Amino acid sequence: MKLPDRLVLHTLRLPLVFPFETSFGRVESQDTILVEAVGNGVSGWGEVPASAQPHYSSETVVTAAYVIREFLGPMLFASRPASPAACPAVFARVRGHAMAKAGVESALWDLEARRRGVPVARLYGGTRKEIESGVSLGIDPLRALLRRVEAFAARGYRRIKLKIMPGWDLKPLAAARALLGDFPLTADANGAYTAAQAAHLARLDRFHLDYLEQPLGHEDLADHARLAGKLRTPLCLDESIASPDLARNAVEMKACRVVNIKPGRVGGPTQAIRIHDLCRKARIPVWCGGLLESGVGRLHNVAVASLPGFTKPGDISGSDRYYAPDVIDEPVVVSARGTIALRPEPGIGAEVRRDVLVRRRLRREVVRP
Ligand code: OSB
Ligand code: MG
Repeated sequence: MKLPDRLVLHTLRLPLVFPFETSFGRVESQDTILVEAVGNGVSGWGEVPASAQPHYSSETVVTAAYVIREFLGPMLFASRPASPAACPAVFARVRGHAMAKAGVESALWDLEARRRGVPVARLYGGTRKEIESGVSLGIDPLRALLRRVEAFAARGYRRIKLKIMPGWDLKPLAAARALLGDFPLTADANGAYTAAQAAHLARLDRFHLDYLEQPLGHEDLADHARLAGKLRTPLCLDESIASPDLARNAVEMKACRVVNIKPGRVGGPTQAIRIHDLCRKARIPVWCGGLLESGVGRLHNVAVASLPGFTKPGDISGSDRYYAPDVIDEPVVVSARGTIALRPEPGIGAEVRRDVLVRRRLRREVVRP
């Protein structure tokens, strides 16, 4: 692999089509960084799916731009990586900052794929022609939420996930279940409960959720293992799985029966693929989550989700669920059968719209050798 001549960091603020509320707050726009890796006039694109606030993870777009400019960029330009797959090793001396690493690595994969004239999914080892799409719905007044549940199910989405928190769980789940019949339904607490609430969480068993995502805190692996023994509903971990080592430990401890893989959370596509591989060996189904990515990160996620172990519908929805317009020229579209087709074009299979980039940009900085 040939190194890029420079990295350009485009920090954007993208207004959401409708506000998104989770157990840690409500957002009306999403900050993100598009990483442009430029080599011989070709641009490869990656995304740092951080936000303005360090709520879901400790990173923000400001910390990520700092870490890329001061550390990851210089480390990359000082290295001779054979492939973008070497990024986790090149960046190993920087602890944490998974989203910053993911943004740089994914830009390099897109650049490499474009140079070779192949889809990025081919380089990731993807085997599927299409992936199954699910949608994650935030906390909202019940009537508005149920209208959305109905609308997304009617549009073909294969699974619906509701955000829950203490005081907002039994009621929305009962209503959604009544509306949906036996349609696949899941719930995500983003760590809002404690181990002391196990008896309450066992009451969710009646809704026959496909799984319950991250009920307890992100550091509470042993608590999740104990909780798993008290529930019929399988547990899925998201925030807790910050690396392949944590995935291995969680699986070994039986802290979860399902894993949500987010390339942005685990440090990039290579780490995501390692977690996919180890879960597949352990017969743990995985699915691809998201962090409100724009089209750039969304298309990388689609490519990662085309690997064979991604056997459950994930959170990869169409561009129109979050953004109008998206920053890519061909938005991600979910078919009437609830699927997203892999793209045959080189790289991620779309171009970034410079008009949207300029209109939504907060900052632009260039990182050179
Ligand atoms: O926990 O999966 C999560 C969005 C932001 C932060 C955390 C989460 C989410 C989602 C939506 O659930 C995922 C998406 O549609 O991109
Ligand atoms: Mg989650």
